[in-house]
Amino acid sequence: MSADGFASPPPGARADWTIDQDWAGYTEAEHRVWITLYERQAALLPGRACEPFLKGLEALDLHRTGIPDFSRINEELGRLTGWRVVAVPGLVPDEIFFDHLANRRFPAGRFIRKPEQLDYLQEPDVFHDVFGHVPMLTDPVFADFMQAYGEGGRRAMRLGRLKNLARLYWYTVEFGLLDTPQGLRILGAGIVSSHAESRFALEDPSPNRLGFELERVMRTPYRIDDFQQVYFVVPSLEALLDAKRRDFGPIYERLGSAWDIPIDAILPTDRVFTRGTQAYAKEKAAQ
Ligand code: HBI
Ligand code: FE
Repeated sequence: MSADGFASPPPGARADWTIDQDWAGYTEAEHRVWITLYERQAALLPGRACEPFLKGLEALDLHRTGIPDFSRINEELGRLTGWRVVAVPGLVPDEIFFDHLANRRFPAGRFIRKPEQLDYLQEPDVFHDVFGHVPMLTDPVFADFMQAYGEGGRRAMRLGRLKNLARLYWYTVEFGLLDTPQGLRILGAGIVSSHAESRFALEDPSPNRLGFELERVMRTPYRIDDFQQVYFVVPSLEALLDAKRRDFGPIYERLGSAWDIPIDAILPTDRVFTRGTQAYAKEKAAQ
């Protein structure tokens, strides 16, 4: 921490916590980890991931030949929506994260997980950040939503409601589902970058799947250590952007005195897509 209370960037990072990707510095083994992960997901996602994601993946050519070079991604991404990917060492402080998003920069981890951690890791690596998040940034509506989220971040921090805003991000950008005429599809980067959760989120009978409603979501805690117990279904990307365009002031006011909703609860006001058995969570709790 520096004197003004903000964490300082690690040695070698700039004041905004960015670093050079140093693409030439990746080893063959690191590229192979990307290829393994990419091929596993590419085989799984048609018919599971939402169309804007699959379209973005295609447009950016996040190839099977190794970790992509951010400068190459940025040419196409910049042309499509004006977003850019910048490299960071790992998690960055909230205010830095929001500032990047508000300026249409997506901070992505430079490092890639080890071959023995293909399925679980704590900090977002380049596969989660670039494969999981960046394809959606090619969609103009989603691109605007992400910028609006960044713009709202400082206000939420000032009002002491970051916890609530972070739940919106978690249950949409990371773990959201999208309703489509063909059925439910994956929207969130946390799902789409996970081999096991890509199937669990859509197909397992355990979790609840409930209609997205802004205040409801902001009152629902989440788990960071395992599959979600509840997924929220966004009716459309436009609806998501509309939700973010509402004035959060009165909403934060109400949330200040509202109870958190238990993670596995279904309310009479919920639109229920799936009433989950919660078998997975119960089994885990019994272990
Ligand atoms: N930093 N690199 C990185 N990636 C994130 O997703 C991230 C972050 N810092 C803060 C943060 N997310 C969240 O706390 C906010 O969305 C609330
Ligand atoms: Fe993420």
